[in-house]
Amino acid sequence: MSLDYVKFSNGFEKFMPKEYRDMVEHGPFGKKVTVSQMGSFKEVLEEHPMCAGCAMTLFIRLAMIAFPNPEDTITVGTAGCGRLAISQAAIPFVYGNYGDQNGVASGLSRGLRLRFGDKPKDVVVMAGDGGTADIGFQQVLHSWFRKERFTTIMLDNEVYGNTGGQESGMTNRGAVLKMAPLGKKFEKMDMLQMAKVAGCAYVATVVPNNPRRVESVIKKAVLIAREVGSTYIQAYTSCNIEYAIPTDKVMEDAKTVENDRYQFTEYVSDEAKQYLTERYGYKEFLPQPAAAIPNKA
Ligand SMILES: Cc1ncc(C[n+]2csc(CCOP(=O)(O)OP(=O)(O)O)c2C)c(N)n1
Ligand code: SF4
Repeated sequence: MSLDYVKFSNGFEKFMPKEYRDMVEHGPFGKKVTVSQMGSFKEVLEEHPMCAGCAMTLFIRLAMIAFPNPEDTITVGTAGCGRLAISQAAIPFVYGNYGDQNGVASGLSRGLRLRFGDKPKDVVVMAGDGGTADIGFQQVLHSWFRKERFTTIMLDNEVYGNTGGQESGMTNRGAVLKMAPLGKKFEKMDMLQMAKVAGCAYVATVVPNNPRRVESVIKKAVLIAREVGSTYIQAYTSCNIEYAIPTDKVMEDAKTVENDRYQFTEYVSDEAKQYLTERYGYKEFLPQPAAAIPNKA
């Protein structure tokens, strides 16, 4: 996709549905929009069939606002709740078999580079914790070892939400779920460490109740994946149905979980730091001036 496609063909404007006209006129394509401006532009994702109050949907909306070039982005997903929303967005979406997403994204990202050369086409995988850490685990890990240049986002609700509450590798030890009534017997998988060992250039954790942080993390991950290598974001996106979180307490839960066991962490490789600084003007990785030593006279 490019901006050439996000406009009306001559003479067709009046025949296009209002939704499409609104997207061309008030959407984010070709503009720089931020999460602070939510409500003042048309988002690429507005309607979805997910449960009321689902934190995953808020996270997906924020992530899509943060894409540096939504008009040149393709999302890849798989079975699970998230694809119900991702597939409704005005961004092309590729749906693979359950767990295939990082294999599909590898081929897609390589194909796009051959076809479009230097013009960036960003590939972003968004899949559940089951799709990423269980069924798709082998493909995820190998895409990282191969340093495939796309972003993998785990929508970590710590359960198989879409199929009614089985435990996943990312469920916490001891958690009792509808279809894990005796409680999970093993620890939550440390996918962050695995991502680092496998050579990801950027690894971060986020929760959706801090929109600016979500925005910053997604932007960095997508930009780094353009040229440096694989990037991984693990987002806590609670399942209010399977964990019985009242709808009006979803953000409170996110805050508690963030403080308790999902603190913000960010790893940026030296190569990625240099790239973000030189190519995109990031200042946060520049050497900080030494703090002045207090005069003891
Ligand atoms: C090959 C295959 N096996 C099983 C399923 C059934 N299935 C659909 S979604 C899902 C679980 C999804 O859990 P997760 O990936 O954690 O995403 P969530 O729904 O929690 O967002 C399963 C087992 C399937 N669609 N395809
Ligand atoms: S089942 Fe859970 S993760 Fe799935 S849409 Fe509902 S609240 Fe969200």
